[in-house]
Amino acid sequence: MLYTYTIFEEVVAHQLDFLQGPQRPPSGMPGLPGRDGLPGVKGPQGEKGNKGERGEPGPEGLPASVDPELQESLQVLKHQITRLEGVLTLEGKITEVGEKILATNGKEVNFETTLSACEHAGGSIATPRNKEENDAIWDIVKQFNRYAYLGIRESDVPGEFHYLDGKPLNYTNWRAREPNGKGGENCVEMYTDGGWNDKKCDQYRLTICEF
Ligand code: MAN
Ligand code: CA
Repeated sequence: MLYTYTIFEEVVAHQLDFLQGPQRPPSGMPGLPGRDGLPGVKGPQGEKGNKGERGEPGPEGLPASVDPELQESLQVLKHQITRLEGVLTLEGKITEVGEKILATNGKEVNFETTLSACEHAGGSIATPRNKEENDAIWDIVKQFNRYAYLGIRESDVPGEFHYLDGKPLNYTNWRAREPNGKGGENCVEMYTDGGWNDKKCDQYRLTICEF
């Protein structure tokens, strides 16, 4: 059986050696080999082991639609959101129209910058899809007395305009003799009369986003 010294025994042994002085074997014969030295420094950490096996599935939960605790949390959350929307509407920060919320930051920028500003805020550029939505955007345009770009662009066919996803328009409110750009005016702005004009995309227009 191999007996390994503990560090403590090792240190005591070395101290004894020191007190006893050099061990000289009698009759000039070579002595026995000395004890092992002190242990070396700790090595570097080993590599990460393999991933363990997947655990057992947890206990089965209720479907969300019949989970009373979840339904209660949903009600509370919806109520809180309604309250916040009320405050924001009262303060003129947002306009609710159908399922949409409209908002402006009051800034005037070109079309591309409008797109990124709205996207950055988690929304998209205001896109009127019916008269009610057009009127709600128009209200903001009138309040700020500034034209605004809409989420509508000219397609590859000059004079044909689409939503930004490429789908054809199902509501329009062109002003008289618009669109007239014939491929040279690829964006659409809303005038302060609520009517639309095709316009170059590099103008500074009021940012209005929908959420
Ligand atoms: C300018 C531009 C056009 C617009 C006409 C209307 O030329 O804004 O886009 O159609 O005015 O007179
Ligand atoms: Ca035009």
